[in-house]
Amino acid sequence: MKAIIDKLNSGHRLEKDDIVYLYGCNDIFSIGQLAESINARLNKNRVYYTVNRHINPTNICVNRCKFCAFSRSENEEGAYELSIEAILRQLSGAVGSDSHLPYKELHIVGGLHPKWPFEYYLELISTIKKTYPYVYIKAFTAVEVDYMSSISGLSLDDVLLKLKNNGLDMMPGGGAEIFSPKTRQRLCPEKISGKRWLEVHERAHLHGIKSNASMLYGHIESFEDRAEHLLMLRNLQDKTGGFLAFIPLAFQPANTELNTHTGSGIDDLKNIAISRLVLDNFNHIKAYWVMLGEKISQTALLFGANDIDGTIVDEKIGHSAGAVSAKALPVSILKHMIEKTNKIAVERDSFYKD
Ligand code: V47
Ligand code: SF4
Repeated sequence: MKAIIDKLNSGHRLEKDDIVYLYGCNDIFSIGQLAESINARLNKNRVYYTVNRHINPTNICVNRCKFCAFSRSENEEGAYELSIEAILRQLSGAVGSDSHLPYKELHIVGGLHPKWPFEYYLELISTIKKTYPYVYIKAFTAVEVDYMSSISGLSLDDVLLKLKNNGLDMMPGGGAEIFSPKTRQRLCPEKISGKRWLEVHERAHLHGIKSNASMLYGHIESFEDRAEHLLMLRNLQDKTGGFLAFIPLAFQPANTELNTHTGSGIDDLKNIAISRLVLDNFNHIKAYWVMLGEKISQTALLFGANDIDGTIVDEKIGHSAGAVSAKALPVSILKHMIEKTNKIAVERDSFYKD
């Protein structure tokens, strides 16, 4: 531990061996304190939250990843697809209980639908943008963007530019899972490779589309897999500077094909703290309350995280897999969670402007 503290204090970066060591070390207080001192340097005592809503246009997906309890095959019980009109009705509050408008951000992700054309996605975001011009649209994972390229026959660059011209403001961090080819093959054999995920984000950054990054942990991955994943993200960020936030995603095991669950509260806090230490070129580490649960997410704010995401309103992916957190949180609770850590709650937009 002392060697790692010295390394960081002398301005050196953590490398694979250091990261694997930290994941195996149970001195979470030292790791957390170190991460918190770096977070304080970057973000002082400010913690961000946002007023956002998740929209999942369909759960029909051709990939059927082993860890995903949200997806369905076409015609399977529970499969759904939403028309653009139905999504607009959700947003206007005509369906459901949207008491949170005006949103700062809409987070739109879904399954890889076998029949929808690329035009559906363009029309979806352009219609939302016309109806709510001041809301930022954070939409479509690298997996979906790659799929849009294959269904439309357009190049990755053309897809990204068309999305941008039709209202896409930034991309979320989903679909990264674990980059290591061997582990990825066991988790999600149909999904694009880690290399392709990174390529999609690199091209997006080059076109001025910022994005987030994530890592799914607590299943079959090794500490080496985690270390390599973080280092690949750090390398790309050195190159482009296009990532805004990193989100470690705690695996929720219910209703999935994986009968393993290696996560724990201690491991959750370690993932937050270690990512804060390794990703020295990311400004923001998000403690996503949906997957962590409200209490660990709040505690993570003392272990290097500076963002707890937002109101969400209708979370489906984690809850399909047994997440025990609320499906939505009001601003008053988000602020309470932050303020009880003696930090200042700051409402942000997608680009961390308050
Ligand atoms: O891509 C799927 C993951 C992701 C499970 O960018 C699961 O701001 C846990 O990426 N247990 C979607 N995770 C969520 C996501 C996200 C969430 C909040 C904010 C942002 C952001 C991004 O959820 C998927 C996949 O990696 N996932 N199944 C599961 N059983
Ligand atoms: Fe489809 Fe995404 Fe679920 Fe994989 S994680 S099955 S790509 S919806």
